[in-house]
Amino acid sequence: MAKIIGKELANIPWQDKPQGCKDPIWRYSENPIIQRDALPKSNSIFNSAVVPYKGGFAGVFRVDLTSRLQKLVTGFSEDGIHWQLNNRYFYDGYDPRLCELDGWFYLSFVKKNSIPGGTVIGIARTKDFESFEDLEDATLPVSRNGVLFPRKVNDMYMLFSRPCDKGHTPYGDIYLSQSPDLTFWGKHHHVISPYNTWDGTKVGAGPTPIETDEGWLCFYHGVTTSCNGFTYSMGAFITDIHEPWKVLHRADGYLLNPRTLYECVGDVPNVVFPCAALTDSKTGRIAIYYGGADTVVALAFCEVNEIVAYIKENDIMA
Ligand code: BMA
Repeated sequence: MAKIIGKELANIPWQDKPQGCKDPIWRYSENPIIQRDALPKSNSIFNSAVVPYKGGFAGVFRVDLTSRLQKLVTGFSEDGIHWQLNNRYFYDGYDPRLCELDGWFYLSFVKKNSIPGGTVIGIARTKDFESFEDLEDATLPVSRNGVLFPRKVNDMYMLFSRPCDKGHTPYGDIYLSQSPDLTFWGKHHHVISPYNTWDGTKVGAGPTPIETDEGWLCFYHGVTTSCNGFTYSMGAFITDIHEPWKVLHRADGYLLNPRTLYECVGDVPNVVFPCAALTDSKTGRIAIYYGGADTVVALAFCEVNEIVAYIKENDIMA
């Protein structure tokens, strides 16, 4: 029985697996949980991050405005499903991830700043989701999908990232970098590359890795290229706890791919893009937040023992 190593979260958003569903991950029946026009000038609200906060939940949300500028906003929720978003844009950037670490909430995101070379991974931290303290950028340009680990490993902070180009990159591998102080990053390691057709174009890290007694459970997005463009799906791998760049198991196929209307139709069709996961160590429940078609926020569920068993039974590393 695989177990989550972490805090209990009695009020994790949850819905039991529908009868007859054979998949290890299932969608929330009321998806999408955030519609594209939830804010006055939002064109779309999607790839977003949430964490438990003060008995409820807080989040940082990607909002593309009607001007199509890409911004981040904060939001709060009592149940993790119904959200009040602030109509105040505090960062230029996109695809945020959140991680509770050392008594802070750390935000990592794709920072669109004036660096001529392109985007970098920005890092900021907050205790109250009101004021954010900027840290040094974690990468050189061009990089996306920066994801911090929720604790130090071997006394080092760990960060996944995905070097890429300035455009709609037609390649991409996940790398891990280490830092003693969240300022100087080094000791870089390759983690995974594209492999099967479903993730054969590029891959990028997803939610904050989940610590389990079988290793770090990592959901990621994988991209395939068809005659109709890119299709983004979600897969998973498990790494060694002490050397998280060493992949122990990796599922051969996707775990969630664009099938519903809100995943197949939107500003960018056929996109499932996971950026956050809540976990309850007591029950093993996992709630995954993902963007649908670059337009809305959706929710899916799985259970740690079942998902770890599934990855091991369908393992390209075996
Ligand atoms: C990636 C990122 C994501 C987006 C995806 C699909 O390159 O920009 O924000 O969801 O493309 O358009």
